[in-house]
Amino acid sequence: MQLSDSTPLCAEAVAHPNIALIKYWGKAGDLHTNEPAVASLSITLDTLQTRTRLTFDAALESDTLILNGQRDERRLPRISEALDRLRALGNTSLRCEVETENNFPTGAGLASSASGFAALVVAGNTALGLELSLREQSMLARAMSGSAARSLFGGFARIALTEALNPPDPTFGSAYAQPILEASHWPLEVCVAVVSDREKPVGSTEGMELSRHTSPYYAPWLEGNNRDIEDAERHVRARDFEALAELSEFSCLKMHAMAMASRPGLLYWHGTTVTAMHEIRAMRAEGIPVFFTIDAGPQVKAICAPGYGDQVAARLEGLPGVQSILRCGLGEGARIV
Ligand code: 2P0
Repeated sequence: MQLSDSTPLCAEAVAHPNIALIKYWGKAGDLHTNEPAVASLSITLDTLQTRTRLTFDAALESDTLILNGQRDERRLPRISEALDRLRALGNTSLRCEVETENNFPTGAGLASSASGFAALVVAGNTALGLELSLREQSMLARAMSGSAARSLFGGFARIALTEALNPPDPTFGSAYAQPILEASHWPLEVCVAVVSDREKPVGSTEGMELSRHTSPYYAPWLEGNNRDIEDAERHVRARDFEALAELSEFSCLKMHAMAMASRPGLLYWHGTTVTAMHEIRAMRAEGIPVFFTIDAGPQVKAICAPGYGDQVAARLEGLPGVQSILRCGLGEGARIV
């Protein structure tokens, strides 16, 4: 692919974070290919979003990153590496200005890397005129950040390893996400109890590698994954809330138990995280259809059946230590704006 006079060189995209109900934690192979060792299934959110504008320009001497209006040198190397993947496909060495805004805390276990890299790929695809298929964009996003592959799609999406390319594509690798069902199939509501907006102490990539190499529970974690993913997809298709609640909490707790048993142990929870988990279980025992899930950070995501968000938000808001509640429904995939 060569750039032409009609290549826009500039594009803006929006993408939303996603929350995995069957969790991804662990890599297969080397870090450069970033292939997941487990399949995962997620919901894409609506109100939280990353908006990213890319401008490739011959006048730039180096890449620049402006995150929420401030130049960000710390995150720049990882962004430049992602831009290199786009530049290789566009056969160009043009440097790029990346202006990106998150309307939620960055790097705090709210999947900002999922929405961030999904938006970067979609904007880059248009800016450099790459004409990649959605599957190729998903694979490219996966190489940048595993969970970003899923944010290409709205509603319910999954990365199924049984469908990964074998042998791997020399450019894109193996694993990609696919949409399962649209948001309208089952418009679940999500209340995110924000416990801390500080950045997590150990990033996901580092944490996953630590678990892979040191956790005694890593092998059983991998073993149970196929069954979890098949069961979860069945429960989603059947809109079986109770079964999905039990299975998602199982996947979340299993991931954290395995991560906690790494050396040194990964402890993403705060006291308030546990308080919120108990409150969610108490609500479910009272008949309110809600379950929890937690990622690589202390925030608690309460997933509610349609119509129950207000009630759940009010209960979580009143807990000591909960800073705020972010309300979301299920949203669309990444797109040019
Ligand atoms: C997930 N997480 O499935 C899991 C659950 C966190 C806990 O995907 O190393 O930031 O960039 O591929 O995508 C976070 O992982 O990791 C994540 P990298 P990413 O949502």
